[in-house]
Amino acid sequence: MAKRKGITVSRQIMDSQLLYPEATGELTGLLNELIVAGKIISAEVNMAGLADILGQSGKTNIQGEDVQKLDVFANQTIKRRMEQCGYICVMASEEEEGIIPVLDGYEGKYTVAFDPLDGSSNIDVNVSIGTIFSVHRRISTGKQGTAEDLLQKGSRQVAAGYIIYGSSTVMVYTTGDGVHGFTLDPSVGEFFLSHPDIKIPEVSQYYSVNEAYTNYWFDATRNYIDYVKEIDPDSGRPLSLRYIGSLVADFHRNLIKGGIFLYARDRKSTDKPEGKLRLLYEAAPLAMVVEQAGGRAITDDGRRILDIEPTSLHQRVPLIIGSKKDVDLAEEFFTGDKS
Ligand code: P6P
Repeated sequence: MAKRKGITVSRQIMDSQLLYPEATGELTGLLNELIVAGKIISAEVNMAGLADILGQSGKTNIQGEDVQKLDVFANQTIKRRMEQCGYICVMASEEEEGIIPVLDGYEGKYTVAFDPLDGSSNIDVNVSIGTIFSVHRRISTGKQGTAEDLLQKGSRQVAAGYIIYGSSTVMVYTTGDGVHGFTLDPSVGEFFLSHPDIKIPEVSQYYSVNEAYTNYWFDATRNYIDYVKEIDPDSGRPLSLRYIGSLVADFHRNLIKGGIFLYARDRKSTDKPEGKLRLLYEAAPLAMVVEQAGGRAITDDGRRILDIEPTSLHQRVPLIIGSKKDVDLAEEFFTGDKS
């Protein structure tokens, strides 16, 4: 069959839907609403840079409108589209404490948990940031959705992905049939297939960890990081350190080029005993993407991220995620088989 060119993300999603005769098109509709939100946020993220350059007060833009903080803007943008799309019954956002209802009469059969703008502390230095999303099928039977619909383990996700706002805007998602990446052509406002059927390299050249915390690491983390830094050309060591401080950017680089990202528990975060990253809208969606791309995602005590039963919307979880062979090796250090 001839290789098609210029496949848009909406066409790819529709083609995936056609694989399921029983599909109603609601998931397709939901993903398309998230795509529209991503386009709007992408435009604003770029304008934000412009506002800074023009020395705007940061309070009003050139149209005299209130300039919201970008993460607030991203949150509002996604909420507004989701609450009236008719495809979801409830949502959760990194920006809001409780569950977020949809408009009365617009309840659908899915749920969305999202980090509207992960890494937003980096936006004013033009470092890549991103939106992360996780979709589940509702399990409650009432009108409005409940927390129960959101607190499902990651292996039950029906879709997951992210939109990274960087040198270009790229959307990466999976619905369980592999991982596909699309690049936004802002001149036409379309995402075009740029990374078909992404597979994360089995062995990596990069490790991503915040070495500022070295003095607070437990032995397993220290032993593993010391190991990957030892010189051993036969095993491709030392790995190179790449740490952007923006999870979506570090994850995306590792997904494309191979790599392992670690944010394990440490002695520093007494207020965050489970580490810093969130399960529902950071670790679980990225874990679905990485497993669909042939990689792994575990905690620092060897649990599979996708098997964890969430107990609260914003619960944190230690995260070790990336190339399979690297996570396999890290697992040996973290579960005591190797030191
Ligand atoms: P640290 C950004 O604030 C974030 O939530 C993730 O995007 C990123 O991976 C992590 O925190 C960085 O945390 O402690 O290394 O600054």
